[in-house]
Amino acid sequence: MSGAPSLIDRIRAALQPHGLFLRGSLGFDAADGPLLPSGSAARALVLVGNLGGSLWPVFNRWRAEEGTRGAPDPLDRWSKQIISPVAADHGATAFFPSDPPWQPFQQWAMRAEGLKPSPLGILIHPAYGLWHGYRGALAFEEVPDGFEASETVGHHPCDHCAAKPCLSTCPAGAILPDGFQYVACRTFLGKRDGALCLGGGCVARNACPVGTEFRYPEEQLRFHMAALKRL
Ligand code: B12
Repeated sequence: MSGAPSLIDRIRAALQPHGLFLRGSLGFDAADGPLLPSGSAARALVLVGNLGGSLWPVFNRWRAEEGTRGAPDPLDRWSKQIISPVAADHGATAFFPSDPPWQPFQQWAMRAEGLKPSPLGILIHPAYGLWHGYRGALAFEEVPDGFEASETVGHHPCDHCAAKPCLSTCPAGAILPDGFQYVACRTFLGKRDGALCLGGGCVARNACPVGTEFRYPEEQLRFHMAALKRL
């Protein structure tokens, strides 16, 4: 049946010019969803994020035009500036990954997209590898028109990766079999040799053979490493 675009299609169209994509959708049973300002728990949610460097040109232009250089957390502020009005226009409540209390974005993504964590802790995507992220979520009190829980991907690339270069390349020794050692990483970034990661991006993340064509542009790699160092 043809006709007016669904709410979900309209949200998708509103985000796309900003290099943001609907990353998957999920429904919640009674009280499992995040709490909305109305006091009810959300019954449905769509995740919004970047695929490869999709947001970088738009965000970078905004940074230059707004003269925000130096002000803290520009990517978080940009994400809110784009996503909040889209949520308001479509009867949704926006949630953001860095806002406390932290919402379980990775658990949502695992359910919505069927992704699993890589040894780095970041979820790996079969096509985009480690080169994707979440910039927000739109949560609904009622399941919206045109809403379907998304299809999940079938396989986990790390299961088929014998070499696992992510585990052996970190110059800080911060990637251990039991997870990412944040303190070791940050300490290394503060030393002279840390320039390697600050200048070219996380060496372990760069070593992943999956989705290399979606690796973030150099400037974006440096932006994320500088943010990690500042935390
Ligand atoms: C706190 C945090 C960190 C802390 C982790 C401290 C710790 N040990 O928990 C620090 C500052 C170290 C960190 C680093 C990074 N992070 Co971080 N982080 C978060 C944040 C804000 C909260 C995590 C959390 O506790 N959530 C609350 C619980 C309830 O949610 P959950 O889904 O159930 O939690 C899962 C995570 O906690 C995960 N987890 C546990 N330990 C760690 C450690 C790391 C490094 C990661 C990535 C995940 C992770 O396991 C849980 C179960 O699945 C999330 C955003 C969010 N709201 O989830 C981003 C998030 C997990 N981070 C993300 C990213 C990309 C990074 C960095 C790569 C950023 C960078 N600048 O380079 C680095 C990782 C560096 C590396 N080499 O791997 C992304 C992951 C996207 C993806 N593809 O999966 C998220 C989702 C933010 C986003 N905007 O997309 N992060």
